[in-house]
Amino acid sequence: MERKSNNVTPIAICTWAFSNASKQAGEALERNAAALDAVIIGVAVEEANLKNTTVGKGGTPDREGNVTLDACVMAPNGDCGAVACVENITHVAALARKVMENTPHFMLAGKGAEEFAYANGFKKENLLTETATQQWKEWLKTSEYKPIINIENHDTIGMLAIDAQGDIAGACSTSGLSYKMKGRVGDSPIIGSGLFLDNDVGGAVGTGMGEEILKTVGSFLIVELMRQGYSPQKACEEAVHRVVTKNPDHTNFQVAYIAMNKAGEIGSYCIHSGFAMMKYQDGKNETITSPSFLK
Ligand code: SD4
Repeated sequence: MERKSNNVTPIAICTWAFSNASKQAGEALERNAAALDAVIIGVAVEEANLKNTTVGKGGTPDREGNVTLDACVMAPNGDCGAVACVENITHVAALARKVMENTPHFMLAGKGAEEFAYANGFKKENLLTETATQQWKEWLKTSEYKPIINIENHDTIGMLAIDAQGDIAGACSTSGLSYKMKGRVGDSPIIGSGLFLDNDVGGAVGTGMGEEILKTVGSFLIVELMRQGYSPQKACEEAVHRVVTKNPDHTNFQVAYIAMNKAGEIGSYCIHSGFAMMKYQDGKNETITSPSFLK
């Protein structure tokens, strides 16, 4: 499929080996979907995946047993929307898009976001599965709070797409850190941290310890570095180095980024090995292992 503005065919990339997500988004792009539609389609795959304990329905709850979700989206024209700490709604990236399109605001949180969802036709669902309940009850026995690096080899889904028109959009969706404090919100719904893009330059998404991504405004940093001429790979490396040099405790948490520029070049980097990304282009869906700061 030819891309109109230059010679890059449509691409969908996402965090972790969420192969079905990248495939669904990539195939949508091949059917000429707009980049924003494609990333919502891709992210929705993991939001509905009960086996994924870090995104959407089936996500791990906070320490009081509530599953609370965070998400944001960003459109090629720079518009963005977000929801934070939302309960009972599975497809929070689509909800973030509704906030962007149907309200004068950027973000809705908690009950307000949930009520807005029902008003816009989203259905109420119990997000806490039996498996997640059992695991939470197990956790309660010690209540030891220690975020797990590369939790079960998946985490937040962050996705970027370039469509046939050459436009870039992105989405990010998560249940956040397992057994977080009630009300805790991470980087994933924050534009500039969990996700940022500039349609003239490229985009980036982050996953891992949200507090560290927020402190260094990681996705914005990567896009600005690409604007200055860094490759997506070098920009991701610089953003991880920024975290590592600011925090000597980095051996105890993961931060990972993926990025894509306007020319369709991609990159990824993380603190701890074990992170991977997906790339779908020209009918090929591949898992790419990310280089890491710690070997
Ligand atoms: C967060 N970066 O909420 C996200 C996702 C995450 O385990 O860490 N999930 O901090």
